[in-house]
Amino acid sequence: MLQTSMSKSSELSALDLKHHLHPFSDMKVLQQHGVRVMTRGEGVHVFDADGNGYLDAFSGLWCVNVGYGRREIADAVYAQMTALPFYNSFFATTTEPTARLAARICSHAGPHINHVFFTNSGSEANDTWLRMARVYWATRGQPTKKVIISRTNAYHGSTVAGASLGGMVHMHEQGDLPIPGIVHIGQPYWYAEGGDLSPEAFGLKRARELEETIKAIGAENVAAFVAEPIQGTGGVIIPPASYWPEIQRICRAYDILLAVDEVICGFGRMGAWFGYQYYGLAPDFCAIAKGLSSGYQPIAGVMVSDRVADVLINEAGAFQHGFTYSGHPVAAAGALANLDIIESEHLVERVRDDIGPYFARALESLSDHIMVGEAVSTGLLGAVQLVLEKETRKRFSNPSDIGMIVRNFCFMRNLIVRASGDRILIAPAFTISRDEVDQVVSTLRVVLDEIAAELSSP
Ligand code: PXG
Repeated sequence: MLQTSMSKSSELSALDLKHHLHPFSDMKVLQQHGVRVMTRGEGVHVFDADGNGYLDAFSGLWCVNVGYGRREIADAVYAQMTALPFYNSFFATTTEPTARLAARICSHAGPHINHVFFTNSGSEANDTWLRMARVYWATRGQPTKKVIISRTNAYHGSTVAGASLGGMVHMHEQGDLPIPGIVHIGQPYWYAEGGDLSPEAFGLKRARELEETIKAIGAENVAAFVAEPIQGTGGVIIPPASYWPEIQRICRAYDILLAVDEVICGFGRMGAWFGYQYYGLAPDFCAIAKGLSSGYQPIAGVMVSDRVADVLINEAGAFQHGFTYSGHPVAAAGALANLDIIESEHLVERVRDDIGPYFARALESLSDHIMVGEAVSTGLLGAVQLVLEKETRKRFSNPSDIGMIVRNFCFMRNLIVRASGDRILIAPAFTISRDEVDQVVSTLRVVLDEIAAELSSP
């Protein structure tokens, strides 16, 4: 029989390619190269069906923050599934894990945030606050305040609203995006766009684009500004220190709601529970996903400030929005068990005080490399900027190619990182050991040496 003569991995790969359309993938290219079948994970390592092991320095997809193989989460999910696999939150009902999870999230949010709306994905979280923001202003008698200001090279998901809020050109090119009512300003990416300005001056300049845009549109027409505290998919763009305080000032001055998208930054990745706490901001909405369950269950949501929640609860009537699985009890049970681990193992503090600073020093050591323009991080969110000419910050003519080459070389050495253009992104689990950090950095150095040697050979 054909199947017995094939290995399990090639059987699964063939089956997959025959029937599975992959997200963000050129299926024609996948048909040529095949897919790798992942089967198992333990700590920061994943293993494929052929028995190869990889150090996953990207936490699955920026999400497996407590590491793979956490039996406590599996047990909590199993227990909830056997007790009550599903019940809805629509018709004056809730479930124990859903109620407890909402309260637990708020216990870490700070005094001005006391409510959570649950969704299944980060994209849905962004759709949700967009509607809430417009309902808020309409209820307050300012129905023209509808426009959302976002940024180029931002990532806010893949739904029609999420992709429109995002600033990814290749996403906008498909399907007539962005939808009307969404406007993009420049990003605070000093290395690529700062020119001769100092990082601080550039940070202020980019923040003031928000003010100029609000003035041009009219504050009476602007509902909210949205941004990731640190852009993730766009390249782990760490804004200059001048940026966020100025953004907060402008939002207050013009009475614009501030939405932070913490899908990657939230739940400890920056060494604070939330990125807005790291930067000292008081957002009105905070989109959460990935780290909420460390990816063990699909669950996400929007944290809502008291200012907005009071209007939604007391004046707006029913919010005509929700998903079958909003606050799914099994997913909520998984998220609670994940938060138990983060709290009991003091993982946020570990990222802030111990492994984060260690990672920063290790990564920064790469900055002497001829191909490295900067190697920067906050907490366990890091990026290595590849560069053609260090002194002038001159970049490779086709940034995505060089990024992909580095990524693929790392993969061949059993290290998983992500490339975004010419930036190599690293976001390991909070449990990564110092030895494993050293391994990530030394593998990267070997790979960069290899590529540099090839590039300089005639
Ligand atoms: N906001 C941010 C900041 C994200 O990073 C989303 C929203 C959307 O979440 P969902 O759960 O709808 O995917 C994300 C997701 C990548 C990559 O390759 C990143 C994400 C998703 C897919 C791929 O970097 N981030």
